[in-house]
Amino acid sequence: LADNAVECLHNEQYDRPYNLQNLNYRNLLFSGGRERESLGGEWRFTLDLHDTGLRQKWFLLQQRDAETRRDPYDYDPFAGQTIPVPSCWQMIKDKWFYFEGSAWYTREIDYIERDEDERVFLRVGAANYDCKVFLNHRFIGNHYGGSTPFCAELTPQLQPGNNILMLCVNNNRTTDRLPLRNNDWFNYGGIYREIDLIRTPASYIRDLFVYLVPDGGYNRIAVRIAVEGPATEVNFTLTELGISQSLPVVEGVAEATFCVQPVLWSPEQPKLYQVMASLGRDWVSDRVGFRQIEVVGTDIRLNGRSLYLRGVNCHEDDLLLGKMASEADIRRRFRDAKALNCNYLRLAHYPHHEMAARIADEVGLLLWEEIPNYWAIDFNNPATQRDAHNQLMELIMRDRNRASVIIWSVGNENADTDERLHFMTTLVKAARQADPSRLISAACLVNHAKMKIEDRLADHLDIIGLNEYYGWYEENFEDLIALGENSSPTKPVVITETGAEGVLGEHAPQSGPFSEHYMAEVYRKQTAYLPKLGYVRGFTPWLLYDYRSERRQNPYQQGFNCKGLIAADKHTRKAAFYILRDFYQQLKQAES
Ligand code: GCB
Repeated sequence: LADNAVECLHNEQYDRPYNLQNLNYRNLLFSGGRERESLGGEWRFTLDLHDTGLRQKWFLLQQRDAETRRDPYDYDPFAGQTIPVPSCWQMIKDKWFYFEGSAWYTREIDYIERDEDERVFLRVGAANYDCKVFLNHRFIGNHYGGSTPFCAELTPQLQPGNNILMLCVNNNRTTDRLPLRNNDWFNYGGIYREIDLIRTPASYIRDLFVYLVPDGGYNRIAVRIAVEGPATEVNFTLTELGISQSLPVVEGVAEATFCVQPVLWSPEQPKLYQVMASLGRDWVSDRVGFRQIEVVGTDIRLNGRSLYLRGVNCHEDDLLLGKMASEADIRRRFRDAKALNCNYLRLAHYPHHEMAARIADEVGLLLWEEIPNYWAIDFNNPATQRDAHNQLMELIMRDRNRASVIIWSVGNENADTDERLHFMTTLVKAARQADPSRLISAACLVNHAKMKIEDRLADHLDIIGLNEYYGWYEENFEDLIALGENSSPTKPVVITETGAEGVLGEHAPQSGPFSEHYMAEVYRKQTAYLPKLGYVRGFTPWLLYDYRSERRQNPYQQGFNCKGLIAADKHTRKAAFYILRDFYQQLKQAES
């Protein structure tokens, strides 16, 4: 075992065993254009509610023949049931529906070396939340964060021929991490995004960041390439704009700016350019759009033009797939958003599948992306802070070449306390440092005591996100008018959430709260009043589809949050859908 593993495996605090996060944003490998060998398919699968596998060190076990073995064993991670990867275990067997705990995934890898100096990395698209990786009976590392990718280098432990890979995934909700124990979406578990092997030479490109310099000139492209291993030069090409250059590497990084005139990316014209970086035998590529997003007073501007964000919220949730996303599902979501006349979506409340931003780049939709810094997390805890920072960095590194992503959100509905202010401003600074080409926001709360849009964090943000539920949780809709009149923010406000439950079906009420009619009324009032507030420059009601949520258990909801404009079947539109669609149609017409 590696030294750090010994320390972790003998950790006596079994409530947080292996409390180590050595697989983090620092070793995330840029994967655009790289050949990936999929490890998807059936894996051996063993539930392990009591973390017996960690105590008994199952990763040290050798595969045994069930017919001949005589020992009184209770578990065998090499035998028995299998599970498809990727998937959420809840969706595979009814009896796993509410399972929260550890589960072991085991499979063999047949490794044939291609090049003598090659390095091999495991890339996991996402595993909810805590994932420990073991190869050939050795602990490789631990990643925390349920919605961002991570990489683990396997080279030193990999052997020609047969190898045993084991992943222990734990979906326990904890108090010291993101998200916290209590939230409003379903706690899916498992390796639910793609898992691959990636090979590189000894020296390789670790990261590639390409963006339009946000100086208002629209004619400078910045490139930053990070490399691993000894290298003095790296090549960058953007053929369509006539760039092909070798760049010097200083302390592992090559940086340059190029004066060019790109066609700017916008929802109306989502122009993408092919870029490529190479270092010896290693190369990566990407399709990148160039655009500028900025805030001027209370205005949001895309490529210098004033913009109203006509949006909608969505979760990753599906009746059959759970939190696992498919391309068809993402494309349907975007088609439904376009049917609403949206130019924008808020991907709440955690990083969605990386395909989402790629498809948004291609079809011309703007995105808000967020980390699960949700409600009252443990702001004073350094482990929580590290976790938030790491998830934010992993998200930014994954998606910062996506023109569609215009806003990084550092959180949702966190009460305005001193601890939270410190915690979140640290995240804001980190996001700005990692990426100068986007706006930073957070979904804030109304200051009910002062009936005002007021939050100390707003001083640090570019856009003030505001969740207000006037007409639903705040039953008196007129209070929204008082709030609007009493507030004069100097930055743009985007209504990040509002809405009401609207239940469909035989048992649905015909009137009053939870009826489709009541929900429509809330939309009617909200869309009639908000355009009167000049500083409100965007709107994302809660939300596109009804979705599973354990905390919604009244007789109408039965395990679902029913604030969707479309039912959980992703087909049946509610009356409010048409109200929002017509509202956005009017805004669109007024703009053109
Ligand atoms: C909120 C939360 C969101 C909930 C929503 C609701 O304010 O941000 O996660 O699902 O309200 O339906 O109550």
